[in-house]
Amino acid sequence: MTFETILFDVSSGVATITLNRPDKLNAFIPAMNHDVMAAIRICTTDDSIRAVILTGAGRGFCAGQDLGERAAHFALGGDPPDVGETLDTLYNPLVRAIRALKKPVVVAVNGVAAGAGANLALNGDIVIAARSAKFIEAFCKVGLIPDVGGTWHLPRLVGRSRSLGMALLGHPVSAEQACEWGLIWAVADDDALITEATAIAQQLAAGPTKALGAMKQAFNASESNTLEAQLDLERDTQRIMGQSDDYREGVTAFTEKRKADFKGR
Ligand code: LHQ
Repeated sequence: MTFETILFDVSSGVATITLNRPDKLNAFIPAMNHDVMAAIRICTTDDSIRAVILTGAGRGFCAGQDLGERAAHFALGGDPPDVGETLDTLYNPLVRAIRALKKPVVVAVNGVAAGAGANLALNGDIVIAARSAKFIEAFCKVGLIPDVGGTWHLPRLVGRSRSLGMALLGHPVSAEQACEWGLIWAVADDDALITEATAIAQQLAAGPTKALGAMKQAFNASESNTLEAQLDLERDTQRIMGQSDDYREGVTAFTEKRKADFKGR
């Protein structure tokens, strides 16, 4: 399948989605929302895909919403757009789809991630950033609040003071600072980013996919569950995982002192 605004490639069980408007630092136009959504749909339904990488082409990861489109609209004297509807129809479905995808998503932040682009990245399950990348909660510069899950992820990842500082001031946070704070998983040298992200994704793609997907769901549920509810969920999920081919293979491989050959079943 070919797309207008992204590149989509599948290799060795890993699908790579590359935002591809490099001259605009991969800022989102509606076609890009639709393309990413379509790619995630493929990742959801194609059993041969067992891990996903999301990254950007060129020197930026994603500069958020395309402000050129909005500026043109205002310049023509247009009424204020319904940004809520934009979120409802174009961005929130993406957040939900990434969270619900029962396969791990590795986000390789290759350069600046600003506004909706920064918060899109934080929806990843493993976020690894190039040393030169930075995260900018740029919303305060355009009179909006952090969206695309930002007000939910940021305080959970780095606490109230750091997240409010990022949102209120809009200062760039370097990849190293983001990693030190726990906003992201790791930092890689710029020229090693894709190699390292691919190695992580390949490890995940060779893993017990059912269990990895169930882990995501369990961690999602834990955000609002009590310990009691979570213990029940762990019991119920483990009961299902215990029936999987991959559990049998993992246990057998351990006793046979060999590497497990998981099939994702
Ligand atoms: C851009 C953009 C951009 C268009 C760089 N649009 N062209 C809102 C509405 C609806 C729902 C969803 O959520 C949102 C939330 C948002 O995302 S609001 C926040 C939108 N993003 C921003 O405010 C960030 C705007 N960009 C910047 O502040 C800078 O470009 C950063 C700090 C990201 C990078 O700075 P530089 O490295 O100095 O690059 P640059 O500014 O020179 O940009 C390179 C090109 O990319 C340039 O184009 P040009 O034709 O002049 O070479 C920029 O105009 C274009 N670009 N961001 N969001």
